[in-house]
Amino acid sequence: MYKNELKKEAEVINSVSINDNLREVLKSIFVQNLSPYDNREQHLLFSYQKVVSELPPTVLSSIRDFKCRADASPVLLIRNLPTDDDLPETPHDAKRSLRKKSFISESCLTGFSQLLGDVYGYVNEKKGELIHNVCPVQSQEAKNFVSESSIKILPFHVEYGYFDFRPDYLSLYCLRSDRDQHAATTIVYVRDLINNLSSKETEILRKPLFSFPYFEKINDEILWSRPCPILSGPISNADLVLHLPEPEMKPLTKEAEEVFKILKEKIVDSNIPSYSVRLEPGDLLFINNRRVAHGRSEFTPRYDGNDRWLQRVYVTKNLWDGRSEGQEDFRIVIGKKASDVENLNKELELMIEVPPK
Ligand SMILES: O=C(O)CCC(=O)C(=O)O
Ligand SMILES: [Fe+2]
Repeated sequence: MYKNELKKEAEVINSVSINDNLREVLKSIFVQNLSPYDNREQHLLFSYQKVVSELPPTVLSSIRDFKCRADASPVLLIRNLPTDDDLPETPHDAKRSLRKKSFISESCLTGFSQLLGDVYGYVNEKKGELIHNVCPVQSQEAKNFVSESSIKILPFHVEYGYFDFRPDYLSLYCLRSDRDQHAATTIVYVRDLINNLSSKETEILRKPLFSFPYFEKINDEILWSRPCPILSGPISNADLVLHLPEPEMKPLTKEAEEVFKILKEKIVDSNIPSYSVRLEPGDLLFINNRRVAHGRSEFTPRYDGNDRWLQRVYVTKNLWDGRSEGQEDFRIVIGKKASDVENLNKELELMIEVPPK
């Protein structure tokens, strides 16, 4: 699945490298930043302000292009960022490490990510934390769809595809890579999917004939979303929603089932190129969550405190659209499931059906 990855990496994964001098400048600034866990807004303001004032126009312009140009690569890798000295052990439970006393990784992650939009979290993802630790957890190692898995491939998915309000981008900062240098973040680009399908197949993927499983179950039963398309928007620059981890998304008609099968076979047989990047400490990867699906290769964790450790944030271009009744924190959204909207529609229809007196 990941053959020719170096060649492929060059084609789609655009990268910029921070020079050593700037890396040290950023480090000396960010070591002074307050904790994002105790002083969130001050931390965010400081990291944002310093990134804007310190970065050269060349790097800022690559990030701006990544953000708004449809012809730019949908993935951007920023290398050679500063790392924290005295990094504590990789958290064994993927929770925040209380032993981490400096916030250089968090400052890089939040500072650069705010050039794309607003960083935010979900009430029900990692208990509403803004900064997620992505590291292997022993009890989760063989699970199908958790970022804490390791010994099994994490198949292609988009982040929160089943919510009406999903991240426009996700950012991954690498604090520690796995010892074998095996773990790779994988990417499949919507344009490559479309280029490898017939126009008839593409048209079927544009119809609302697919349902998504929600992350949480209700009474042990999978809750399915209302029917959605896999592709939407102009075909030359389409939006993608894909979910291949088990339980994978479900085609709702015979023709949808056939095309979904073809799509999956093409991805697995590598007819549709997939790209991979092995993140190293000090690397920050921006992923456009509308133009690509992502996943991860398998790798072998050791649970000795030196395992792979990423930090992740979600970014939206429009935090306003995420608001909902009962939300307590403007940055931590509730995440409305697509099925809630369907129920609401039903209620409205009922109201309309009541004959006027
Ligand atoms: O571990 C990785 O490289 C990516 C995992 C993932 O899908 C995520 O963090 O959203
Ligand atoms: Fe993911």
